[in-house]
Amino acid sequence: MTLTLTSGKTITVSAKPYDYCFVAASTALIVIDMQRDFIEAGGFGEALGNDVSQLSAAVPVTAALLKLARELGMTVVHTREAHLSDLSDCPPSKLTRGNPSCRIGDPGPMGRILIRGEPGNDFVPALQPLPGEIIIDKPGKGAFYGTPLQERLQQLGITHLLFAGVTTEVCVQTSMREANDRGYECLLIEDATASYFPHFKQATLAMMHAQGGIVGWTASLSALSAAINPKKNESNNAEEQHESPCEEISALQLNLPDVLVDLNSAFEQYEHALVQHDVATLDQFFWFNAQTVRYGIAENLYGGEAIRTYRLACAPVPPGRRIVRKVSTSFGHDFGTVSIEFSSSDAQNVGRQMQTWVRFPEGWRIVAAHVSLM
Ligand code: C5J
Repeated sequence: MTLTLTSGKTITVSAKPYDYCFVAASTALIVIDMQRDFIEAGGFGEALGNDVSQLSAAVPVTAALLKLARELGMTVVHTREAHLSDLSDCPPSKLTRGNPSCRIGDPGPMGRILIRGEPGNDFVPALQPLPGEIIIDKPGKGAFYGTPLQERLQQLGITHLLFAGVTTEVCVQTSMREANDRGYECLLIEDATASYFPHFKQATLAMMHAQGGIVGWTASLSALSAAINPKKNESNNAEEQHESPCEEISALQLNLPDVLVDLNSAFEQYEHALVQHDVATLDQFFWFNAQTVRYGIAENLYGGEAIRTYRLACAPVPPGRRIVRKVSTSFGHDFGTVSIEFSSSDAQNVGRQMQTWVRFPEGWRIVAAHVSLM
């Protein structure tokens, strides 16, 4: 059963260091490396001398977490630490580190160690992905390094991530830190993650939520479950039924997935036209109205007419324009902002651009924009 009705409602989880709020529609569950290579005997984990039985308790908890996420209709991502069979994506440092009994790429009881497509590289049977769920093969410890994960999450308008998987202090911690630096709000489910070294797991949980949640939040699966299916409050005392501050955010209809897809598509068409110096398309995307404002690098333009006149005379953007970072945010069905950092091939033009978009009957239009160089 998919609880689609709850996918736009804010869920408030009792977490460390304080309550964690998320909306299922803009949240993904990231299950890190629940692979036979780490969890079962004969894989990479054991080749490094570890006691793989330490990880087994996290498997049923992660299965329960997956079930909850699927019922909520959340995006689900499964990562695998996996290398190409020719090892061209495996740096020599990783290959030789630790002087293991069996190296990455060597034959083992479950096929070649940590190699894509080998039986040992697969997910454990209890945590197999369902059709439509995202699978990310990653060459490193972090889920973002050398993978399309960031693009996939951005396309889906994901802002919040729930983490599970192994091992807590290696791939889970690295991935959550990578996500935190990219602006995601991250919650690690404490009993859905495990380490070969229990004290490393505890230390990792503590350092994640220390300093006001410097990397993110942690909570147990039961806390998450209670937040999703809250028991009816026995008291009917209205004074006790105060709203969570997060309820106000859900009322804004933040980042509805369909809206974000449309907004990003309009932005991409505009960006394509900018690189092609397609002036007619650029003009079309600016709201032709006296209220429209565009602050350029060296000019302040008020009104559609001024923007159009400027555009006719302006030079194309420098070659090699590349978007380094992008944040799209929508509110409701017809309003959004897209902010980017960009660079060019000569590295002279590193800058930022913010656009405010409104959906009119004729389509998405920019009603205010600001560009500046660093
Ligand atoms: C390790 C991982 N520990 N998935 N990988 O090498 O944590």
